[in-house]
Amino acid sequence: QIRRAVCPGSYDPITLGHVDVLLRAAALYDEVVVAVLHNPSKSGTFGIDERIGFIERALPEAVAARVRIEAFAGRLLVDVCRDVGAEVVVKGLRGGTDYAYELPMALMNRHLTGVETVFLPGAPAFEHVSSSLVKEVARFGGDVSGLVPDEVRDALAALRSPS
Ligand code: COD
Repeated sequence: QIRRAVCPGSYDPITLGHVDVLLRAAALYDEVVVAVLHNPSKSGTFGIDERIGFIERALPEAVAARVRIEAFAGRLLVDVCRDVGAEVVVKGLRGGTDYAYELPMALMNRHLTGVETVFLPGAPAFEHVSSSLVKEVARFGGDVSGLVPDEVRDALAALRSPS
């Protein structure tokens, strides 16, 4: 039986912290579904197609064959898991604050359908990296090289100074 994991997030935009978690999830499970969850009433910084494109191009070819990227709007994570046939959610943890935020969601999801959440310790090199912090740094002209894929860095720079 195929073991499938869901890696949910906003991915607005994908960071190298996300990439690290996706690659490690792909090493543990047969298939990984990257679920780009978005709120239909909020537009976000990047559009859904753009976010998906950034994720696609951030993954090495060897791994991409076992990774599916799908967008979901206004859905519970547990319903997404059921729809794609995944028995586990994989999430990276950046530290105690992430854990405090993630634990009730993991327990709630298990309560709802029995889906388990597996936490991977985030790579120390990316512990300070989040989409929102990277966006803020880039917005004011800071260098986010090495924290996001180069393409994302350039897209963030273009938001600042549209040509
Ligand atoms: N290192 C390690 N892990 C990281 C890093 C990093 N540097 N950066 C991000 N991550 C991991 C985190 O585990 C995070 O959970 C995940 O990547 C996604 O991060 P984001 O910022 O893209 O996504 P969020 O936090 O905005 O996404 C939250 C969800 C969309 C997953 C959540 O809100 C959700 O499940 N929503 C669906 C609705 C639902 O079911 N609600 C009830 C929940 S009980």
